[in-house]
Amino acid sequence: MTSTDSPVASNVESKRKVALITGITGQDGSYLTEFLLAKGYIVHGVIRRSSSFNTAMKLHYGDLNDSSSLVKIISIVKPTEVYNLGAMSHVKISFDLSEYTADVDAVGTLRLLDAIRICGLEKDVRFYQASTSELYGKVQEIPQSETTPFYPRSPYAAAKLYAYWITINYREAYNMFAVNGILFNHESPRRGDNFVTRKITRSVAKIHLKQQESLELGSLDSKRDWGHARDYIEAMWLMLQHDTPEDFVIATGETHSVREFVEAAFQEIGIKIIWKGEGINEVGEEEQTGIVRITVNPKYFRPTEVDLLIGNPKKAEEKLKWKRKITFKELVKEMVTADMELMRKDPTA
Ligand code: NDP
Ligand code: GDR
Repeated sequence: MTSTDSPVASNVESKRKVALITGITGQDGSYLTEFLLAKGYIVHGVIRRSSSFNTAMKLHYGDLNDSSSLVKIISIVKPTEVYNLGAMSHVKISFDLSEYTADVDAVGTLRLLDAIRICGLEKDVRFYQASTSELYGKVQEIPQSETTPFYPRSPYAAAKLYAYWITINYREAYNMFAVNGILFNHESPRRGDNFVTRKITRSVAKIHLKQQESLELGSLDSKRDWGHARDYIEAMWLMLQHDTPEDFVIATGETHSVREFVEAAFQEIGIKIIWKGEGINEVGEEEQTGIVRITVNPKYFRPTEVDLLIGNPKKAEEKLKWKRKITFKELVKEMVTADMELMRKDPTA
């Protein structure tokens, strides 16, 4: 790992593009890093603690809560592209950590934009803000596009709404190349294990290997537009290569319920789930033996839920020539297969 103490090669000398990524240790940060390194970028990341990460990138201790760390990092790195992926990103947890979420996700974005300005780099940097389909919240329109009104339904979404607008405000006020990618849910084997897709695929793997017998979930009827993170990070990059700074929805245009995700994941191990009961009495069982039990536990419900998300990626398809490549079925298969391998190697994982 290279820390801020190490000399950083002059970007002017090297003529290479230099990316700075907050949230580099997260799902998207890891895929984006690999993608940019393969394109010849020099990649720098902000980390909050020690990490045994890929040494091809340069890591700096910093925090979106801490302005001076951001100013210091930007002044040293002199990035040409900044990807602000850092966030308290769990919607349910944001109800418990509401003030903290606002500080990191909303004010953190402001701190980063200001750090770029304080360093006098606002004309040189292209800035990507990780906006989210959670902004749409309570359904106003189907499918959701760049012009659909927002209606946030969690402290996380409300914080991200501030970040969305401050990004636009800095673009208009200071002529910055600053854009919002309004990304719908995207998953992968690297997804955090307290998000529903990964929780399901981990459980499917453990149930298959007889390390676990049942699975508890919250709302089975929530519908999400689930894509693959690998496809979505390419869209982030494309937005920063576009001639003009604009905001884009990135989605598949398909929606599936949590229940359908469960069925698809169990199908990968040859199990057909039959649903019985309703609401909190709902139970899923293995068709033949009834051995696998999936139950609803209200502890996973959110005080306010987002029932239906389905995005319209037409603008990105037309202007960025972006198209998702990985289907829902392929995504589920890849996640179940990866978790199976992981659990075989280490049943305690
Ligand atoms: P993850 O939860 O996997 O990663 C979040 C990252 O943010 C981690 O690297 C984490 O670091 C970092 N982070 C958390 N708090 C701070 C802080 N105070 N200062 C600096 N960094 C911090 O998220 P994803 O990769 O899934 O998502 C990336 C971004 O995109 C997030 O902003 C998320 O809200 C947004 N988004 C995600 C979508 C998705 O479906 N995945 C859809 C739409 C938007 P650490 O390892 O130290 O905890
Ligand atoms: P989401 O993702 O809230 O859409 O936010 P999550 O996977 O947490 O929830 C999706 C839906 O599944 C329901 N659900 C459960 N969720 C979790 N986590 N655990 C469960 O046991 C469970 N059972 C049912 C939820 O209620 C919800 O309806 C993700 C994050 O990555 C955000 O950062 C990002 O902005 C949005 O996607 C787009």
